[in-house]
Amino acid sequence: MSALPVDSLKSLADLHPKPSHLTFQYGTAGFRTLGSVLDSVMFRVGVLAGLRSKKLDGKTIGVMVTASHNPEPDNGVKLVDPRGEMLENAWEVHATTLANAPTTDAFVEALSAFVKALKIDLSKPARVVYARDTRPSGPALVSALEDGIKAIGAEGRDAGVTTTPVLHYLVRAINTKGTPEEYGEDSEEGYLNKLTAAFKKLVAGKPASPPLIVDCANGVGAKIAAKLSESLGDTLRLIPVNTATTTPEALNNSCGADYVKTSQKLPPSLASQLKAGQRACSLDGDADRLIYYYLDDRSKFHMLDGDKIAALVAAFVVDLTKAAGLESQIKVGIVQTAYANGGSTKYLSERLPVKCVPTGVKHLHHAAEKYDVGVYFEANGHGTVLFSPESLKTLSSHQPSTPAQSTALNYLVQLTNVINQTVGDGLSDMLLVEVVLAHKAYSGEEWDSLYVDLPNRLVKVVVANRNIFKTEDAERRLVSPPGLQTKIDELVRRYNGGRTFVRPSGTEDVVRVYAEAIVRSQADELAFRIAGLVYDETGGDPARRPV
Ligand code: G16
Repeated sequence: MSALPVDSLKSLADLHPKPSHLTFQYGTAGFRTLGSVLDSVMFRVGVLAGLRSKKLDGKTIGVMVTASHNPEPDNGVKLVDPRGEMLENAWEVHATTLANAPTTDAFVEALSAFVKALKIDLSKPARVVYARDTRPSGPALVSALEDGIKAIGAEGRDAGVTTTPVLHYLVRAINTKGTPEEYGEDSEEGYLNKLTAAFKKLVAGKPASPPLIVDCANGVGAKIAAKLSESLGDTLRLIPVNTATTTPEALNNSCGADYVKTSQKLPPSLASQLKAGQRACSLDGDADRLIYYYLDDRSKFHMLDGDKIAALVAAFVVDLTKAAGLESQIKVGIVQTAYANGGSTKYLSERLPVKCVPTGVKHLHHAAEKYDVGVYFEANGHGTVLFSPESLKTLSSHQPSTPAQSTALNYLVQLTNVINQTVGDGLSDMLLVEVVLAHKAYSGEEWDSLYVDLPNRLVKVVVANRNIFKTEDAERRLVSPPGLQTKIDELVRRYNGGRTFVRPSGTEDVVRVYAEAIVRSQADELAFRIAGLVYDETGGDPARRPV
């Protein structure tokens, strides 16, 4: 057990002082706020990543610098655990504590206490791999992160500008190298090769699908989509749009998955390009979300969100397990959040086990791990499919008894390769959707007709203090502020098929209100009335009251 390198820590920490007026919190997707105030957080996350690696015997820890769907001035940082999954819950609390130590001395003191309490052996090696998205604040923040990595004596590997899912992939690929669970070659090329090779095998012999428009949200997804497009060649023609990664303020602005999902509209930039019946999809700022859509013959917009992706993909996996003769050994389950459309929950729960968990990929991921095959998608398009280690073993040892079983088995095996099982991945999910559409010979319209979405509305409310909002029952009910849920219940009762919930965002300084009802006008009215109620009950600037 060597000691903390106090001198190097102090001298480097002094270069990254904490702003005295701010309190930071490791939220739904790590620390996320204005990029201009995150310098000290980045430094401290660098130190923490090194310590996490030491605690896990030198396994490589990932750090992603991104604010994903948020506006361009925001930035953020999250830690990735050795198998490519989100940081363990307990460490989120440690991250928050360390980020808020007011001075260098207090930080080093908190670190010593932390190392002692967690019995971290400082003589162990430490390795950290990090990447960033295209935000202008990224380079300076990465340099603060590198100071932190250096201060704790960890070895850093810069993965450059890439997507969040690539970083998650790299972490698992590095940590499984040379083991029986080897996940793939630990490079962006390795990732692209793995996905492309599996996709090509999965669609071999199927008629080529018409070209697909990919809205890259003017973010880092543009870079990987361009490379993917090249390696897919004619197998699937991609048309990347909104690829202006260096145009100021273009990121996530009137484009991208969050814009489409929240406004339930086509990005204006696609209006002249998208033809009736053509498929298009949107990624978000770091390409970990995916939303599909199409225009019908009357140019009406139809959205195919995370719920629709889950329904499509789950049915396909179930069909394949049946066709492979593995129906009784590999059971499929679904994980959703409160945002899942009532229409989807009804449709899916009539067919498969469905579990509802709080927002945040980490919650969905852990719940999905409990199934043989866990299909998890947030309605916002963030999700993936997990094959349990036992299912993977079953797939590799199963002896098919007919050629049809053998074909289905091979498809299942290739699905495990085309899917990024470390985290939600917009581009990998896009390939997965394209595989299913090709196999089923579905158009967007046929996919859409699996079930009918209930009209719904999502509204953001800026309140004086979102931290007073506390929820229970997978965020479907408020326990604080006291009395507010009773008033919400009274209001929602007046709406036919009404369902609503209120929760504080973990990535933006707002409270979110979701409402659905049988009729569109009622869903909108319910959402805005609840938003007004929330606002009035918790105080705030009358000029910002939701209308
Ligand atoms: C992040 C999380 C998602 C979550 C979303 C919104 O997405 O990874 O799981 O649904 O934030 O969270 P909230 O409603 O708490 O703000 P992303 O794509 O921004 O990383």
